[in-house]
Amino acid sequence: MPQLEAISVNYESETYKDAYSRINAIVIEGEQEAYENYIQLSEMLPDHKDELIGLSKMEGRHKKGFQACGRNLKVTPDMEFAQAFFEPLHKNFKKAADQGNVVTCLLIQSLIIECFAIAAYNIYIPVADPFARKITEGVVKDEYSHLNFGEVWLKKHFESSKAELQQANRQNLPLVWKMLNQVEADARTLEMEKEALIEDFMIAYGEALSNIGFTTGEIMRMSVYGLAAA
Ligand code: PL3
Ligand code: FE2
Ligand code: FE2
Repeated sequence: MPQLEAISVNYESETYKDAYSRINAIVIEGEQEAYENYIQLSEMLPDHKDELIGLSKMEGRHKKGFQACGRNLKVTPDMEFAQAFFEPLHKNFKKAADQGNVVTCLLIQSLIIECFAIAAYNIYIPVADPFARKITEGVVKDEYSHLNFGEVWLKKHFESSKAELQQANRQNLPLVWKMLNQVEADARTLEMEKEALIEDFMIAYGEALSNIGFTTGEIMRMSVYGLAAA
């Protein structure tokens, strides 16, 4: 349990910086795409336009914060790697947006991506360098409010959204496991364990589905479907 030990990570080692160049890029790219996704959502949900533009601006600030974390460690983020990392999820979001499937867009951005971010940031905070820790602590608080936006909207429209949510879950959850596998070795270099990331992700995602209105049985099934197609 790294949180309880005094952790000594050499943030200046080449090994650490090499892994950080990819993880930092993933986070920067994730925040950039979140910024774009909330602008897209603001056009699909005109009743929530101002709120969604507000969330989008927060994502822009998150991106700047993580860029500062990379600069602080003198690391150049590998943005090409990060764009490829997000591509499958990005494509699915774009396709859903083009077809006007707002429920799928909300599942991808406000549930899956936000839960992924919440899990990653919570696991990162105890092992981060002091500068990045401060930034990440501020960011993760915001991510809970983004997750909440999706939960509240989907709860309100639960009956009409349920089938689309289940289908979108089946198409997108497997991508999360692929992404985790790609980042496993680098995350470990940063003292972040894949098992802990999975656990925190599933807790946050399962809680979100429960808040929206799914039963425990449905949540179990949705979690397993996600694993199956990966
Ligand atoms: C939405 O607000 C933000 C989207 C960012 C997604 C980040 C996912 C990160 C997964 C990589 C695991 C290591 C994270 C390290 C934390 C700095
Ligand atoms: Fe964010
Ligand atoms: Fe967010």
